[in-house]
Amino acid sequence: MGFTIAQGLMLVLLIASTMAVSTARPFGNSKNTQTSNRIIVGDSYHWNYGFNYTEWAIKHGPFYLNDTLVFKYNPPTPKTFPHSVYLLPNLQSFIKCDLRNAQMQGNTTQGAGEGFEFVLKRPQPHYFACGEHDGIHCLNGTMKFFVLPIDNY
Ligand SMILES: *[C@@H]1O[C@H](CO)[C@@H](O)[C@H](O)[C@H]1NC(C)=O
Ligand SMILES: *[C@@H]1O[C@H](CO)[C@@H](O)[C@H](O)[C@H]1NC(C)=O
Ligand SMILES: *[C@@H]1O[C@H](CO)[C@@H](O)[C@H](O)[C@H]1NC(C)=O
Ligand SMILES: *[C@@H]1O[C@H](CO)[C@@H](O)[C@H](O)[C@H]1NC(C)=O
Ligand SMILES: [Cu+2]
Repeated sequence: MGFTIAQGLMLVLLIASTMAVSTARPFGNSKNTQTSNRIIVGDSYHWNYGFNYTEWAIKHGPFYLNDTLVFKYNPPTPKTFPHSVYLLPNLQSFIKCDLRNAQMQGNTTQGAGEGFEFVLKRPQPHYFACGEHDGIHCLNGTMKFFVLPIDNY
C-alpha cells in the first residue's frame, strides 16, 4: 500500500543517523589499514522471511565502500517460497516495494552454498529487497533494507 508520512520520516531519520554514526567514528579504518569486510546479511538468520533487516542494518552499520554483503538463502523447493536479491532504484520505490524498475542482482538459486555476494562499490544508498512474488516479502516490511556505504577515510 502507499507509504505514510511517518514511514517516510523514519527513513529520513535512519539516513541521518547512519551518517551521524559515520562521521562520529574518528578512529574508524584509516587509509593505511583499509580492510573490506565480508558481512553475512541477517547473520545466522541469513536472507529469509520474517526477519527485520532494517533493524539488522542499523545494528551493523556503518557499512564501508568495498564491503561485501553476503546473501545466503536456500534455492526454491516445492515447499518453500523462493528468495532473491533486487536493487530498487530510489527511496520511493523502496518504501512502496515497487519492483517495476528494480534490477535483479541475485536470482533464486544464487543464494545457495557460499551465498550471493554483492560488493558495495558506490557511495550512494543501496535499496535491497527480495523480489519474489511481486515483492510480498518486501511488502511485509521485513525483507528489505538499505545501506549507504561510506568511504573509509
Ligand atoms: C511479516 O511476516 C512475518 C512472518 O510471517 C511475521 O512474523 C511478521 O509479523 C510480519 N510482519 C508484518 C509487519 O506484517
Ligand atoms: C541464476 O544465475 C546463475 C548464474 O548466472 C545461473 O547459472 C542460473 O541458471 C540462474 N538460475 C535461475 C533460476 O535463473
Ligand atoms: C523494523 O525495525 C524498525 C527499527 O526498529 C522499525 O521501525 C520497523 O517498524 C520494523 N519493521 C517491521 C516490519 O517490524
Ligand atoms: C575499493 O577497491 C578498489 C579496487 O578493488 C580500490 O581501487 C579502491 O581504492 C577501494 N576503495 C576503498 C574506499 O577502499
Ligand atoms: Cu523472499
